[in-house]
Parts: sequence; C-alpha cells; structure tokens
Amino acid sequence: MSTALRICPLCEATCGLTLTLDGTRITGARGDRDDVFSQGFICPKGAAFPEVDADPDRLRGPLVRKDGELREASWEEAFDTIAAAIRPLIEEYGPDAVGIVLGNPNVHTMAGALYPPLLIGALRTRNVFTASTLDQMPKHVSSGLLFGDPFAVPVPDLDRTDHLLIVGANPLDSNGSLCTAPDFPGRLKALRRRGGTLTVVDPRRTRTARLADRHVAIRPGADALLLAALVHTLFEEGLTDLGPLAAHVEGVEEVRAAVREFTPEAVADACDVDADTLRALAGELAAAPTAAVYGRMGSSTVEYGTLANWLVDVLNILTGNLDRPGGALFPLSATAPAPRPAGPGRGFALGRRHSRVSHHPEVKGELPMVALAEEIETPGEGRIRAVITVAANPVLSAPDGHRLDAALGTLDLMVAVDPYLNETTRHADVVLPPPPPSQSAHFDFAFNGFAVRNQARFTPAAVPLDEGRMDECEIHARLILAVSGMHGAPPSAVDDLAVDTTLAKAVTQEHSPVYGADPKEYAALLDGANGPERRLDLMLRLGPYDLVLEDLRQAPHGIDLGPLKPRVPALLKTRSGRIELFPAPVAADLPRLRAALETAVPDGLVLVGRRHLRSNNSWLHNTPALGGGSNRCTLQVHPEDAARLRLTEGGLARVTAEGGELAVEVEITDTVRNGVVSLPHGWGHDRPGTRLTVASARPGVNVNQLLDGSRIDPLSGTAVLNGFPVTVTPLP
Ligand SMILES: Nc1nc2c(c(=O)[nH]1)N[C@H]1C(S)=C(S)[C@@H](COP(=O)(O)OP(=O)(O)OC[C@H]3O[C@@H](n4cnc5c(=O)[nH]c(N)nc54)[C@H](O)[C@@H]3O)O[C@H]1N2
Ligand SMILES: Nc1nc2c(c(=O)[nH]1)N[C@H]1C(S)=C(S)[C@@H](COP(=O)(O)OP(=O)(O)OC[C@H]3O[C@@H](n4cnc5c(=O)[nH]c(N)nc54)[C@H](O)[C@@H]3O)O[C@H]1N2
Ligand code: SF4
Ligand SMILES: [Mo]
Repeated sequence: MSTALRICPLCEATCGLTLTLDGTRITGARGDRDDVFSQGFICPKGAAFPEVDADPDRLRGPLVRKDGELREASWEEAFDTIAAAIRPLIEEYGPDAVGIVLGNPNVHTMAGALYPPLLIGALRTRNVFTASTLDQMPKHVSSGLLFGDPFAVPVPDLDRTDHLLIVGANPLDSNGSLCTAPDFPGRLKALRRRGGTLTVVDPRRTRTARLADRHVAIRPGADALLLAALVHTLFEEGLTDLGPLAAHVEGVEEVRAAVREFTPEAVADACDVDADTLRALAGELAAAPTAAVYGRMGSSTVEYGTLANWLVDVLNILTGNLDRPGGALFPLSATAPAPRPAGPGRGFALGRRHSRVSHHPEVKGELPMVALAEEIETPGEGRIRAVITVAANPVLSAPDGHRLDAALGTLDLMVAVDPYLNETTRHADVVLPPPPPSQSAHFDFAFNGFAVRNQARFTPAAVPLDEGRMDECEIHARLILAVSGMHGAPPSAVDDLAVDTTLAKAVTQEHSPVYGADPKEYAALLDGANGPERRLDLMLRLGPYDLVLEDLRQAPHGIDLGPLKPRVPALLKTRSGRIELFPAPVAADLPRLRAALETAVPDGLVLVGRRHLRSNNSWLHNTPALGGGSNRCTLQVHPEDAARLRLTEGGLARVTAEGGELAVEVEITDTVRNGVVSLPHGWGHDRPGTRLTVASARPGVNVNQLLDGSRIDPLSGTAVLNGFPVTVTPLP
C-alpha cells in the first residue's frame, strides 16, 4: 500500500486528494489534510474518485470508423486517418470548414488549458464553440466591458466578508463556480459564525438558501430587474460610497440616470419580491462593513444574463466593495503574466464578426453553441463539414440535442478527444481517449484565476500510463500536427513552438521578468519531464511570484500565496485605463430590460435547472456510487401547482416547450416556489450506439430537448437555460 496526491478534477473547488494505491490500482481517496488550500476537505464525488477513474466503460484506446462501424485501432492509424481526411477538406473549403467544440472538462485538465488555443491557431478556423455560451459568457462580457479584460472576474472574498449576497448560485451542491473555494459550505458557515450575514436569491429553497439569513424566492429570469432596483435604491437613498475606487471609475452619473425607472415598486411584480424587501437588500449591502455580491448560473443563463452580471459588479463598485478585502477581489494566479504597469489598454470588443447563418456576434473569438447545428446544416460557403470535439457533449448539454445529433451525423469528418463513447462522440469517425485522471499530471491553470486565495499546486501523475495509453497532452499535440500538415513530426515540436512564441514576446516587455533575455538561451533553461511541464515552468517564471516548477515539486501539498489583494488600477485594460461603469453595449441592451417593466408578467409555469452534489453535467451518471438516492432526474413541482395540474408524486408528467416535449416522473416538493418547475440537465442517456452501461440503464430525460436554441442573451450569445416557459400535464 502506498499513497499519492492528486488534485480533484471533478468540480471547480480543486480539492487536494490523497489516493491510496495497491500497486497501480487506486483503492481509495481521502482529503489531503496538508493541502494548503483544501486542508482535508472532500465531498462524495471526490471520495468516488477511484470508481470514476476505474470506470470499465472508459475507452482504452482509439476508435476509428471503418465501413460505418467504430472499431479499435492503433494511435498511428487514428492520427493517419485524421491527417488524411482533414487536409483535403481544408484545402478545398477553407479553414472555416472545421468547427471546434470545447467542453467543460478542458478547464479540469492541463491539456485543455495548454493546447486548444494552439489547435484553433493552427486551423485558423473562426468556427469555435465552447460550453461558455451555455454558462458564464455573460460574466466574460461584463468583465471585458467594465475592466477591459474578459478574464478579470472578481470573486467574493468568502473568508473575510461581512455580508454575502448570492444571486442564482447553489454552492452547497455545485461546490462553487467562478469562485474556487474548497469547502464552500464550511466557508459559508464560518461567515455566519463570525457574525456575517448571507442572503440567497433563488426560486428554489436550496441547501444554500437554507443556510442563509434571508432567502428571496425570486421569479426566474427577473434578477436583472431586482439588481437594477438595488442600484436605483443605492442612488435614491444616497447609499453609494465608492471609497478609494472612485478615482478609477467613470460613468457613475450615467448609471444613475440609466436605472431611474427601475424603482423597487416598478420591479416588484416582475420579481415577485415586495418593494420593502428590495430596499432592505440594498440597505443591508450598503450598511455592511464589507460585502460582496456573487451571481452564477441562475443569473447568467437567462434572458438578461449580461445585464445581470454587469449589475452584480455595479453593486460591488457602488458600495466600494470591489477590489477591497472582504469585498470582491481579483485573484492573481501563479501562471498569470506578471502585471504590467497601470495605464490604458486595448479594451474589449464584441461582435468583431458575425456567424454566417443567424449573424450572431462573435464574443471572445467564439460563436454561440446554439448556432452549431445550423452552421453544419446550412449549405454555402463557410459551412462546417468537419467537427473536432474536445471534452464536450453538446447533444445533451446544448439546446435541441435532436437537431445537433442529426447534424453531427451528416459531417464529412468528426474527431472526438473524449474518454467515453457517449451521445455526442458516437458520431465521431475517430475517438481519441485520454487516460483516466490518476494517470495524468495536474495543475489548475483556469481555476487558480478564480480562487478565493492565491496558491499554486502541482500533482504529477499518481500512477504511470497503462500500456497502450497516450497522455492527453500528447494526444492534443499530435492532433495539432495532424490537422496542420505536420503529421508525423514529434509532439514536442508543438510545445517548442509555443515556448518560442511566448518568449519572443516576453523578452520585449519591460515589465516581464525575462525582459532583454535571449529567448533561445532562456528556453534551454526550462525544466520539465516533457513539453507541457516545460511550458508550465515557463509560465511560472513569467508569472508574478518568482516561482519555478521545481518549487512546486518540492511542495507537494502546494504553496500558499496569501489572501487576495487589491489589483486596481494595474489590472485594468480598458481604453480609458479606468473602470468603464456604463459601457455602450450595455447601454444599448438596457431598453430591452426597460421594456420588461411594461410587459405583463406571464402567468404560466417556467422551468429552472438544478445540480446535485453527486453529479457533474452529463458525464458522471456512469458511476454507480454517485447515482441513486436523491440524485435522480425528476420534475420538481410545488404542491399547489401539483394540485392544480392534478400531478401526483411519482406519477408521470408531459412537459412541453417550444423545442419539444418529454415525459418525466413528478416529485412534489415545496423547495421550488410556485409557478416554477425544476429539471436537472445532463440526462437522456437512451440513444443507441453509446458505451455507458450504468447511465443507459437509468437514462433520465434531456431537459435541453425542451429548447430550440432561439432564446439567448443577445450580448453574450448565451443560451437561456433557466426560466423558460413550459406547460405540464399529467400522463397516465
Ligand atoms: N439545461 C441546462 N443545460 C446545461 C446546463 C444547465 O445548468 N442547464 N449547464 C451548462 C454548463 S454550466 C456547462 S459547463 C455545460 C457542459 O457541457 P459539456 O462540456 O458539453 O458537457 P459535460 O457533461 O461537461 O461533458 C464533458 C465531456 O467531456 C468528457 N470528459 C470527461 N473527462 C475528460 C477528460 O479528462 N478529457 C477529455 N478530453 N474529456 C473528458 C466527457 O466524457 C463528456 O463527453 O452544460 C451546460 N448545459
Ligand atoms: N455537483 C455538481 N457540481 C457542479 C456541477 C454539476 O453538474 N454538479 N457543474 C459544474 C458547473 S459546469 C458549473 S457551471 C457550476 C454551476 O454552479 P452554480 O451556479 O452554483 O450551480 P447551479 O446549481 O446551476 O445553481 C444555479 C441556481 O440558480 C437557481 N436559479 C435558476 N433560475 C434562476 C433565476 O432566474 N434567478 C435566480 N436568482 N436563481 C435561479 C437554481 O435554482 C439554482 O439553485 O457547478 C459546477 N459544479
Ligand atoms: S468539492 Fe469538488 S474538487 Fe472537492 S472533492 Fe468534491 S468534486 Fe472534488
Ligand atoms: Mo459550467
């Protein structure tokens, strides 16, 4: 028996795990008590790591389609097939003929952070789609416009704040998102213990809401109105106080004028929250010594997602809580480039081009996921003929899976980098499976940038690669070579090129630690067992903390880099060099929200999602230890609605919406407010041709089949997944 450390990749909390091993077999997982960040915390998913890791349905080697059938093949055959098929397509139809689809687990692997940008660069395709437009793109847009950097996301200072206002997030089940905090539940309890207060705005009485001092059961989709009324109240009651931040903010008076109509009385009906409560929320926020407003999925994947995300930070700014301890601060990760001196930047542009079929604006170089199917289906120049998916299951995670399912079936070529044969990858011509997480090294390039404490941790592979396996970094590197006409070159060529490009730029930047160095000599200094490790070493060296990879190796439980610190103004990259509180695209979208004040509140049912602690989007339903109990795909209905609609506990209901209908088991519970039903996503594992033994035996239904993809937040292209109208009728 031995042990090995592994950072958990199963949610954003990034807990350190201690794995117990019998030879190369993982026999158990417990929280690493010495981890500088997670200090021993573990949740049921982390505890199931061994089972998730050893799932017998994980593909052991590549699959290649021959005579219509996916068959086991060698790695060589797999990459030969890709190179032979994709180059002619690109040569005949141009780079846009290839669409790239990046899913959520890319933020949970080193490969997913290091290679997709190179893949996109190598292909030069403009058809890039990611899970961001099913998730947090409104936050990127808001941050891009306010701060000039779409990745400058303020996170609530959980451990020091006196008051936390959570809008549409349920960290007790999700373990936190865009706010990396191992033991989020414990941190919320500690907030209450030290006399702080917690308010939760959620149409469901979630486990998080049950912990709160105040739960506001808002009508879904109305958060932007509620937040606008809080901003209005701050101005009306003279409660704004920007403190030292004032010197760096422009546009305050414009915002005051813009929210004039959004009085608590005017929004009360639409929110179904009385005006006194709204005034109290604003008052509590302003009165707290420090406070933070934090919004997630429930205020992001909605009609006014970007406006709501913008208003969250407007509240943080107007109460002087942005960028101060106890408020909402910007993390500084160890692999972020060393900060440049303050001054004007390039700013953030939206809609530099538009999608071909529906003319959706590009955001961050991406098109909305809801546009993928039509870009494959619609003939003409620029049509997508080949798709590469990396860690993505859009047939279940995006609106109208049936349509996408059919569209993927018509492609000339589909390649999937994925460990499973699932609802999406079953259409692939080549499947390239990465090894299970125990066999790969880990560093959190993405989540350290959203963490409530600055720290850096690296865990090497816990066990060696199985015979016949290929590291995911090498898979990505070989894929890049195969699609770019360099098939057969050594994968290290990809990393060398990345190092050279990064260094060539860094040595010219005065604020860079390598300013003036000779790039070739510096590259030769880099340390690492392979390309990705050398790249990590380089990023640490170029970073703000004077770290090298060897420092992380010497500190297996991580290096604590201290609590978050103020970063304004150096962090700002707007053209003005200031926080632009009232950006033009937001101003142009506000009339839509004003119109909502005039529209009568619809009286039908609306549907919202929910997450379960023992699940993760679409891909953990194949682990027996995580299924069953309350982790089921049921339609939650309030008792009053159930009585009115004659729905019975355990009975079947038909749910209909603009994208389709489905039949699902009813669960009656007053944890959802009346007028709202809730169905989780990621289910619907009943399509043929998959290899998901456990999941397909209890498939559940795909909530996204109720959507047709026409509802989006227009500024960010993000799908409306919460708060859409449905009708529900009993089925015999
Ligand atoms: N209705 C509704 N829909 C939603 C949501 C919702 O709340 N409601 N949530 C949305 C959100 S927030 C997100 S992020 C998306 C997620 O959408 P996706 O990213 O499309 O879906 P996931 O289920 O996360 O699928 C991930 C894929 O990655 C594969 N995978 C797992 N581990 C690895 C790995 O180590 N390497 C590689 N290469 N692949 C791996 C899995 O097998 C699976 O195929 O879903 C969105 N869809
Ligand atoms: N266990 C588990 N953990 C996960 C995941 C998972 O699938 N399972 N997925 C991971 C991913 S990819 C992400 S993005 C994060 C998401 O992390 P969170 O955003 O914390 O998770 P959700 O459960 O989607 O929380 C959204 C909440 O918003 C509420 N809501 C719905 N509509 C509205 C509305 O209109 N207004 C308001 N105010 N609230 C509303 C819902 O009832 C729900 O409680 O979780 C991550 N962690
Ligand atoms: S909270 Fe997240 S990171 Fe921590 S053990 Fe659970 S799944 Fe893993
Ligand atoms: Mo997500």
